[in-house]
Amino acid sequence: MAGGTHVKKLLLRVLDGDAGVPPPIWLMRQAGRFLPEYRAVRTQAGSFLDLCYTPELAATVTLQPVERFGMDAAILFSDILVIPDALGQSVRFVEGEGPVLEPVRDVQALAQLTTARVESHLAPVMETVRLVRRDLSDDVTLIGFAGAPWTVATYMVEGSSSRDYAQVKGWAFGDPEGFERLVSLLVEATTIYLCAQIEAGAEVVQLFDSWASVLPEDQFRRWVIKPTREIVAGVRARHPTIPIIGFPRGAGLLYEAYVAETGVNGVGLDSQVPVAWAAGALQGKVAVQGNLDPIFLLRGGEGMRQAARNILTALGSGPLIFNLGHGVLPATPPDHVAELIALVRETGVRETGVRETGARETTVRATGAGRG
Ligand code: 1CP
Repeated sequence: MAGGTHVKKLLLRVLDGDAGVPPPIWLMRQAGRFLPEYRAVRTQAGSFLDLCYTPELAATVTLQPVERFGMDAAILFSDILVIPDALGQSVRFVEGEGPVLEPVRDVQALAQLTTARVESHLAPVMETVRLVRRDLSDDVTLIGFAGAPWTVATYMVEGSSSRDYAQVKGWAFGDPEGFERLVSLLVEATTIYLCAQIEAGAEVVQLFDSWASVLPEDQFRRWVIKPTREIVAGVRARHPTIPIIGFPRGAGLLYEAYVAETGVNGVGLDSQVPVAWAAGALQGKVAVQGNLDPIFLLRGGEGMRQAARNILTALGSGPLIFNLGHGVLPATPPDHVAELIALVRETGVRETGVRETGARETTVRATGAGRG
C-alpha cells in the first residue's frame, strides 16, 4: 500500500482499489429539485443555464447536499448540455419540458460548431470548481463531470430528450463517417473541458453515458467504448493520475468490454446490474459505483434498507462507492437520504466491532484496480 494512504481521501483510496470500510457514498443528482434549498437558489438564478454559469450560485448548490447530509463527495453543479452550448449550438431548458436544442442532423450542420471557444465559454464553470474546492472540507472529494459523446450527441441530434432515438441512431448507423465527425468534435471538446475542470480543482471526473443502453453491440463499441477510451487517454496524457469513473447506463453484458477497453478506474452500475455478477466480473478490475434503484430511496423504509444491505453484502468487501443506479428523483424525501447515508456508514461497524475513527481509516487492499 502506498505511503500516505491514511491521509488520502476515502473515495480516492477506493478508486485506487482499496475496500473502504464503510464505503464512501454520494448520489447522482444529489443537488437538485428534491432539496428545498436548491429550489430557492434556482428561482433566484432565473434560467437553468444561468444557474450553471453563475459561479457563486452553482457553488452554493454544489455544496448544499454535502452540508445537509455529509456525503463523501460533492459533484460539480452543471449539466452535460453545456458542451453543445459551448460548441455554438442553441440550447435552452424549457420549464416542465426539459432541454430544447436546434438539432444538428448532418455534416453540413457541423460547420456552425467549433471547439475554439469551449474553454472561454465554460470559464464560469471552472470558477465554480475553484469556489467549491476552497470551501469543501478536507475529507470530501470534488467530482467533475461531462456527458459522454454518445449521450450528448443524442440531445444534439434529436433536439430534446427522446423516446426512440430514431434520428441519432439513423445518422450513426446510416452515415457512420459523417456521424464520426460529430463524435470526434465531442471527444475533443470533452477532453478540453475535463482537463480544465481538473486544473481548476476537480479530483475525480465522471463521464455520464446515460443512453448507452440503446445501441447494439457493434454500435456500442464504436460510439460508447471508442470515444470513451479516447477521452480517458487524452485526459491521462495531461493528468496521468486522475481517477476517471465511467457510467455506461444500461450496458448490460457490454459492461465487461467497457471496463476492459476504456481504461476507467471506476464504473457506475445501473440498478439492473446483478451485484453478484459485478463482484466477480468487474470489481476485480475496477472500483464499482452504485446501484440502488432510485425508487427504493424515494419510498424509504424497510424496502430501501434491505436493498441497500444487499448491495453492501455483495460488493462491500471490494472497492465500492455506494450510489444510486441513476439520479435522485425530484419527489424523494430528504429524510430518506439521511437514513441511507447513516445505514451505509454503519457498514463494517457491527460485523467487525471497529468503531468510526478506526473504521474510516481501515482499508483492505482488495484488488489490483486503479492505474493512477
Ligand atoms: O430546473 C432544473 O432544476 C432542471 C433539472 C436539472 C438539474 C438539477 C437538469 C436539467 N440538470 C441538472 C443538473 C445536473 N445534470 C447535474 C448536477 C450535479 C448533480 O448530479 O447533482 C448532473 C451531473 C447532470 C447530468 C445530466 N444532465 C445527465 C446525465 C445524468 C442522468 O441523469 O442521466 C443528463 C442526461 C442531463 C440532461 C438533462 N439535464 C436536465 C434535464 C431535464 C435533462 C434531460 C434528462 C432526460 O432526457 O431525461
